[in-house]
Amino acid sequence: PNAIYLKDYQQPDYWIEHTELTFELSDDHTLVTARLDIVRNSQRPASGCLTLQGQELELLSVALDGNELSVGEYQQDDESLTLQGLAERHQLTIRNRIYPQHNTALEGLYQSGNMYCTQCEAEGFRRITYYLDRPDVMSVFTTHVIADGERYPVLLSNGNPVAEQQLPDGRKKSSWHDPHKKPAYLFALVAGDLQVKQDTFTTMSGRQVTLKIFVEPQNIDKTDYALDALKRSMKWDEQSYGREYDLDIFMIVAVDDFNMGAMENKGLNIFNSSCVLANPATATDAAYQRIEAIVAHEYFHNWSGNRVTCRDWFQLSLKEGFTVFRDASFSADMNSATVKRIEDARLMRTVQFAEDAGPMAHPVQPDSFIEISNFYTVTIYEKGSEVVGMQRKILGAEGFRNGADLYFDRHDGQAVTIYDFTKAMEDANGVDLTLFKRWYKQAGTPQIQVSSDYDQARQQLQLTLTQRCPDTPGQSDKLPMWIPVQLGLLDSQGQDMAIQVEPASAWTAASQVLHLTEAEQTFVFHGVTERPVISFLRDFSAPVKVEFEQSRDELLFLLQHDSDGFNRWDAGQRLMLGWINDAMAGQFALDEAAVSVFRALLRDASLDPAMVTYLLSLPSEAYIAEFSADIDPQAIHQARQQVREALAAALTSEMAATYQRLQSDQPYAPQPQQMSARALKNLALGYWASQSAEGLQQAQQQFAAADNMTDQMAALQALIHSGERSLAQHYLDRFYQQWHNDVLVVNQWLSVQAGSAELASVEFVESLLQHEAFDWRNPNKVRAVIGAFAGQALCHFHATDGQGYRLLADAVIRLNGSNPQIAARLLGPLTKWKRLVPQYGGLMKAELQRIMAQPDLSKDVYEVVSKSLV
Ligand code: BAL
Ligand code: ZN
Repeated sequence: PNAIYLKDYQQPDYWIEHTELTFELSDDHTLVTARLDIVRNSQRPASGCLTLQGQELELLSVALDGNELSVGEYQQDDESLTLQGLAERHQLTIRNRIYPQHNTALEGLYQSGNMYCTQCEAEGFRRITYYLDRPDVMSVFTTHVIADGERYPVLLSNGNPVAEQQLPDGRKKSSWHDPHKKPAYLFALVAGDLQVKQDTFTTMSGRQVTLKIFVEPQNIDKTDYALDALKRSMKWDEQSYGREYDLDIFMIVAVDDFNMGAMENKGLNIFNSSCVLANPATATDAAYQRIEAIVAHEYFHNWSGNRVTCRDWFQLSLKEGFTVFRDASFSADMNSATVKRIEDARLMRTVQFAEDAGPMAHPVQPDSFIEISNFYTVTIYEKGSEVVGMQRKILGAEGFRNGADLYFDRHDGQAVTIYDFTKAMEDANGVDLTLFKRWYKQAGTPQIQVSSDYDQARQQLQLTLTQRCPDTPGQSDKLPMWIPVQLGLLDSQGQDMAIQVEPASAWTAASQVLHLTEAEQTFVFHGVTERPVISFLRDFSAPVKVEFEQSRDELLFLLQHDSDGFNRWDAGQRLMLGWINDAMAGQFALDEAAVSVFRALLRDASLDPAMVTYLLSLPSEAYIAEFSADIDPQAIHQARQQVREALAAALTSEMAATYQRLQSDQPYAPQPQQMSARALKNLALGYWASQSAEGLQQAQQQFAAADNMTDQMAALQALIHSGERSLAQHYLDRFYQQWHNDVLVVNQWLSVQAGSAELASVEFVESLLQHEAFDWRNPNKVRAVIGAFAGQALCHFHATDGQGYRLLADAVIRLNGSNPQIAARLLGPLTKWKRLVPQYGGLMKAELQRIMAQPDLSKDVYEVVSKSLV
């Protein structure tokens, strides 16, 4: 397979002004008729040549301005259809057949259960008909969907409904028109026997929009929360960005078989059912929060992605990074901003930093790819969001909003680049972001080294910062980045000191931000009346690693006193990482000073319980691994267990008391304050149940009495983690009996087992793969078992005999033919082989080589494996 390069980008020779599609759905096949009004692109030489992309299509006919062409008048191969000698304008009509019922890749038009649905991003539309399947070709779409009216009473597409007809042969025809021009990746179609929950939203200019969520009948009681989250998102985007919705109707459809979380098709979002359906009995608080974030994310795409879209797929982060930033700000406003920041930083540090340090490392704006599906990554999404967030830190809230307004107004209806975004930020604020733009082009995680020198006599603190960014595939000798470093200085009472710094130009007083722009810079703080404790990189103000020696006393002090919630948490994590390192060196002892601070945190009822939950949570094994030079997964697991055990033993009575204090008889609501209290209550239960029979008893009681999935699942997890194997099995069986008819709950049941250190031996995971509840065709189930095993049950995945790696490689080989996107995505854990101590790395590499030797590797799998073996 060949790579595609950003430097080769050229506009197409023709545009498609209008696209009229007719779908005739039948059990045997689907007939697609595409009528395309094409017009020559005046910016390009008059080649008269048009090459349309198409894959797995059965071409029936091609007509130009109503005249059917004979076979010799066009060229066709496996991936394209070419016409030559074209004039300025034509109407091109193409008829082709497709087979959605055999589509297991879940790209293009496919069947999920009893319904039809589509997934066209990034390049799925070419599996529907021949087309200029590229995001810079934006067209006005009219769509007709024809199907058996009894089995498929609901027929949907983008835009507004314009006609509905009963055909004489018993079929039904629905027509839709989307007045906003869009690229093909935003096209969608749904057909099914679906029920609908609906509501309305009145926009800021007073227009009434109909909101509809379509689901399979058994799920109609799981739509309220998403509908509410949608209305809150619509309101928030008006208030925060001045962006109003632009069609008469906004629809969401839930489907069970879906590669992604959800898709922002214009006016017709299609969601993985796990990211939209919830009721208290079946969805955890975490699921509710995920639903809120994803509903918002897809809705926000209506402006950041649909109205203003990407010129080419190298610009993917233009819409994804910005939209993740927007949904993160929304979630921060709806819940706790500090907790949201902690969650985002954890994801960056565990998953994105790992990607940036591995063979698939790529810049936020990549230079090349083989298969674009492999670039829907944490780098494009989350690092892309961090890069937008840093611009907000640099420009301030108002300057950033002005830049966003200019961007949307200037580029509405256009397909643009990442640099059009930064240009709008520059123009709206009169700043030069040339240096900053290196964040888009340089891969890898910058590392900042901090050294400080305090001079009591002069009341001066000198802070010297150096930055360097490691080499990544294809990139070495990186240039310094513009890194906004937010910081504070704490006095001995734990209060923030006033700051005067030189060079003053590098300091933004209101936001406490230093601007590090060179390889090494020294900042001098004046009027520092006592030796301060430095709170560095507050709010995780840049996605960087920090090397800064601070004593355990200083960390404990920050954990107690820092006014920046993020850094309170970070100090605690650094402290715990220190303990875990001590444990790995056989030198761990829990000191009483730390225990008393943790006790005090648990007793402090003035703190947000969700925040306390994070302060008391040990870093995950994946997080610890990212802070290790050579990763030894078994040593990490043992050391973390030892620290957890010691902490649980020291805090048992506080945990029991905290649990009792947070018991509530209020009816369940997925509401921030309640969620926060439940999080801490259930953390306490986990620690308590691991230490005492009483705690274990309480977990069983909670399991039986719970009226909501958050409490029931937390109790089940506490029972699993207690290590009482037969007790855990008893409750796992009960759980399955209770929920075997609910697909989404069963997936949680699979995942909690496959991801657990206590249960998930290779043999056990193999038994889950044989279970009646498992199905290789469903991506959610594959993620629930294989994904959870390789991503969370690290002590089993890294079994010393290599059987965990073998299990994963077998899954990849199996899925390579049926669903290449999912196959490639599962590979992630194996790609890290060079970071592990050789005993593991060698076995991982051998599995990658075994995959590489398979015949008929998909582009998706080939790209990840071949890059990993370089
Ligand atoms: N555009 C793919 C799904 C999402 O990021 O919203
Ligand atoms: Zn997105």
